[in-house]
Amino acid sequence: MNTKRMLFALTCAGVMTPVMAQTVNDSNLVVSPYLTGLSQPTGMVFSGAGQGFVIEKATGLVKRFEAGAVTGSVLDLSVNSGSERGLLGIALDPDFSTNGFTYLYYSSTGGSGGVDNGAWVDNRVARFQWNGTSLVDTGVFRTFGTAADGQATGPNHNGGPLAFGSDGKLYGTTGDLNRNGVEQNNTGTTQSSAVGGLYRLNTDLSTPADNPFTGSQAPFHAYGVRNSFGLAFDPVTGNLWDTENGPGSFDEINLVAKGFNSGWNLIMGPDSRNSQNESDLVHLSPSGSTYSDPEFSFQTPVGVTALQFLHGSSWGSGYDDAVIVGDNNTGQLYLFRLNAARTGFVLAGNLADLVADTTAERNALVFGDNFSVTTAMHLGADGALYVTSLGDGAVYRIAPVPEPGSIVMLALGLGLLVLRLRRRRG
Ligand SMILES: [Ca+2]
Ligand SMILES: [Ca+2]
Ligand SMILES: [Ca+2]
Ligand SMILES: [Ca+2]
Repeated sequence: MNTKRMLFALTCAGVMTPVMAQTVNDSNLVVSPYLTGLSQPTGMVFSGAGQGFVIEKATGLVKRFEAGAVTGSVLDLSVNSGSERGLLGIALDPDFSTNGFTYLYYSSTGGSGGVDNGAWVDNRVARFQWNGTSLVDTGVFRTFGTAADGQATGPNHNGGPLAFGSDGKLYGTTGDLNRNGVEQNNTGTTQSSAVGGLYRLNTDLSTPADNPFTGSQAPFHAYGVRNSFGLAFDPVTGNLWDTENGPGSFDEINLVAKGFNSGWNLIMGPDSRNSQNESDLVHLSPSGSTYSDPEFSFQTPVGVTALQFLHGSSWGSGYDDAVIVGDNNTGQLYLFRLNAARTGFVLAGNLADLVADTTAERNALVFGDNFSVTTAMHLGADGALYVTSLGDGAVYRIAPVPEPGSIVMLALGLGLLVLRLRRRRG
C-alpha cells in the first residue's frame, strides 16, 4: 500500500480539496500560516531569526525565506520526482554561520541546469555552500542506491530527512528502494542493497571511524528500515529517534541506538505480534547489532512522517516531556508524553501495549487536525513549532495565543506615559 504515492499523484493532477482550518487541542495555542504558495514542500530549516530555506519535492528548488515570506529561489536541482522521489531533505552545518555548508538529500538525474524528470541516476546527499545569495555545489556528495548497481530502483522508499546530532555528525534516512539484501535481513544473500537504514557521516560526507559497521555497511548507524520520513534528536538526552513506515500493517516510532536493527523485512511492529523472531535476523559485523521493539506502533499505518521534541518550546514547561508526530494519511498530529528517563512513552489503558490497534485508540493521541501531509517539524528560535505541509504547500506556525492581559498592561503603560508627558508640559 502506498498512500503517499497516491496523494502525490492527486496533488500533481491538480485535484483540489478545500483547505480546512488547522486546529490543535489546546486553546492556549494558535495555528497561523507562516509560508504559503509553495509546491510540495518537503523540509525547511532556519539559518537565523525569521530566515532560512525551504525545499520543494518536484521542482528541486531551494527557496529562501525572510521575515515570514519567500524571497526567491537560491538553487534549482535537476531531480526525478517519480513516486516518492525528489528533493527530500535539508540540514545546515553546525558551523553554518561561518562555513555556509548546507546538506541536501535528493533523487538525482545527474543533470544540471535545474531541468527535472530525466532518468533516475541515484539518491544522494550532497554538500552545498551558501554565499549570501545562492547555494553553490561543492562537488562533495555520497550516494545511497544507484541505477548503475543493477538492483531495484524503487521508485518508492527513498527516505529523506536529515539532521545533525550533538556529536557533530550528519544523520539521514534511506528507504529500502524495494531491494532485498542483507540490510533488509535477508539471510539468503551476502549482497548489500546499499540502502534501508539510517546513515551517519562526517561533514565532508566521509565515514566516521566510530560507526558500528564496516565494509559496505560502514556508513550505516542503523538498518532493517523499510522507509522513514522522520528523524529527530531529543534535546535533553541527545538520543536519536525515527519514524518508520510499515506495509499493510505497523508504522513505528523508534528510539535508535547505535547499531540498531529495526527488523524489516522479517519483523515490523512488536516482535510478539508476528511469527518471525529476533534470531531470524541478519546481525551485521563486527560489533553485531541490536534489535529492539518500537517505542510505539500504529497497527493500521497512518503513513507516519516527521517527529519533533517540544522541550524548551514557547508552549510552556507543560510540554517539556512531549513529542509531536505527523502523518500522510489523515492530516492529524499526534502527541506523546515521554517517561522520566525519556526512553519511551507513558501510555495507559488499551495503549499500554504500545500499539494503537483501533481508530479509537489512535484518536486518543490526536492533538491537531487538517495539516494534510506533514513532511517536517522544527522549533524556531522563538520557540514556536513550524509544521511543513506538503499537501497544503505551506508552513504553519503553532505558538501561544497572545495573552489579553499583556495587551491591557501595554494600554495602561501607554496611558501612564501620556499622563506624565502632559504633567511635564503643564
Ligand atoms: Ca529543478
Ligand atoms: Ca522495527
Ligand atoms: Ca516474533
Ligand atoms: Ca493497543
